Amino acid sequence: MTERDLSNPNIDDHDLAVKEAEPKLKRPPLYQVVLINDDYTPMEFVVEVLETIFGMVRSQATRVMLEVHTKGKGICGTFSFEIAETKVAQVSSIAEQQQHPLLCTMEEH
Ligand code: TYC
Repeated sequence: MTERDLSNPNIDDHDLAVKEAEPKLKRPPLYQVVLINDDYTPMEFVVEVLETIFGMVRSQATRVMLEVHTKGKGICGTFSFEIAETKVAQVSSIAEQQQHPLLCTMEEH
């Protein structure tokens, strides 16, 4: 007998307790995509970015843009690593194309 029958009270285990291994699954980390304020990017462009890349309606997009404008930075959304990385790349690419200095980063949350 190689495996012991833990349910059988007639088998003497010499008082050894056997504990099941804990499941080793961890939740994947989440990342906040953050917009940084600057003095040159037009407010309208930032609102359009929030609508097109982050799926916000105009009222939401305007609120987030004004939060960035007044507080220096603001959260566009929380995503898995790959999605956050893609959003940052999309914002940076469109800002560069239109020659705006808009900065977008990601932070582990
Ligand atoms: N501060 C900019 C302006 O007054 C607007 C702006 C908002 C720029 C948010 C960047 O992430 C930003 N035109």
